[in-house]
Amino acid sequence: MTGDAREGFRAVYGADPEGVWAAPGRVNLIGEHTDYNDGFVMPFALPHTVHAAAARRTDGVLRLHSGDVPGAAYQLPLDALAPGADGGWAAYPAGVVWALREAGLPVGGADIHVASTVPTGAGLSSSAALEVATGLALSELYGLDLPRDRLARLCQRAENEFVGMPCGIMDQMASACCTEGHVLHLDARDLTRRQVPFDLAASGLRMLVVDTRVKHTLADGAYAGRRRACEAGAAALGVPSLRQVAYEDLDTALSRLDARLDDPQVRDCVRHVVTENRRVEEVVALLDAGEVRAVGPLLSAGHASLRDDFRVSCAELDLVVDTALGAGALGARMTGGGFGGSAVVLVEESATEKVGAAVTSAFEAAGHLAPQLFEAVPSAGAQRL
Ligand code: GAF
Repeated sequence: MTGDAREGFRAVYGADPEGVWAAPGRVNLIGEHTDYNDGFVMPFALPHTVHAAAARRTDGVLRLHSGDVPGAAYQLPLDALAPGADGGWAAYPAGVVWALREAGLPVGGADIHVASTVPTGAGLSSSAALEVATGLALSELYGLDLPRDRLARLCQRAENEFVGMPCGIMDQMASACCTEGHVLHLDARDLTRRQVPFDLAASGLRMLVVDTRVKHTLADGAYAGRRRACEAGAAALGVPSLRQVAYEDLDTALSRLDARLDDPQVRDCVRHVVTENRRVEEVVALLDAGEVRAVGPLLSAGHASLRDDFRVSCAELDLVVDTALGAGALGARMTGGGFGGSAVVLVEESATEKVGAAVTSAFEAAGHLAPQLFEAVPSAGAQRL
């Protein structure tokens, strides 16, 4: 892979890059649609990465090329970078350069070539990986020495304002801050975090990722709609964010919402967020106690809440979860934004093949595209190679 990005750079730009930086995709163990409600998330990095080979330029021009997209490099004068231009994939790295410069950081031109093994449109955070690889490359090349959480915030700003996708902070923080063998317990309100050891193999367990190959399009308005529903719920309850609603006060909050708003969608979204934050707390407590197997039912409960209350699942994701549980999985849930994409399945090592085969057969029987299955191993966050 490193070879690919380096060689790709040479082939496109006719010179060596100054370095190659890698940033991973992620799965989220639990804590879904909680980040933009100031809540808790628990992602871990995948071994799948975006590699960015990069070198500085002195003429104020940004050139961007991807190994996955045939054709010449984009050539963008830095002074002309502005939100809203339709650059396809290039909007993500261009947006990062824009965000760094908007923050007043001394970033000049660059040649960048990217190569990725993160599946796109699979809910595995390929966009954040692209942003963080670009951001880390520029941060190091221009001697900015950005702390990882600041880098993640700038990448999120690129996606929110330059690309126009109102995502939370989870994916950028996962790519920038995860460490091998750990799941990241992140408080999205102030970015305080803890690396929680997550060694499934030592417990005789495996985690499968099942990419349904239903392409999710988070930017299509549904994600933004859920976010607005959460904000409407918080406003009706008179709190700055749903993080302020304690699990113990949920029934009171729901009755208050019923009295103040005639909107069952808002009510159900609030219930999801409050119960999901609680599930994260419970999962952390179980992992700290070494009770990894006991996490399974909480994952499945999280899926039911995303399916029934938050309504961001789809038939294929539900089929993965139901089939995996029926075949003996300890727990299963969709992961990421939803509307397609991937599910995670916690299994006993000895049941891995049986559960995987059951999911594949169920997809075939239902006439769906064959899903892609792989094992999720908690891997390193962004780094220079
Ligand atoms: C997407 C977003 F980018 C994240 O910020 C998060 O909200 C997630 O959906 C849902 O948990 O990945």
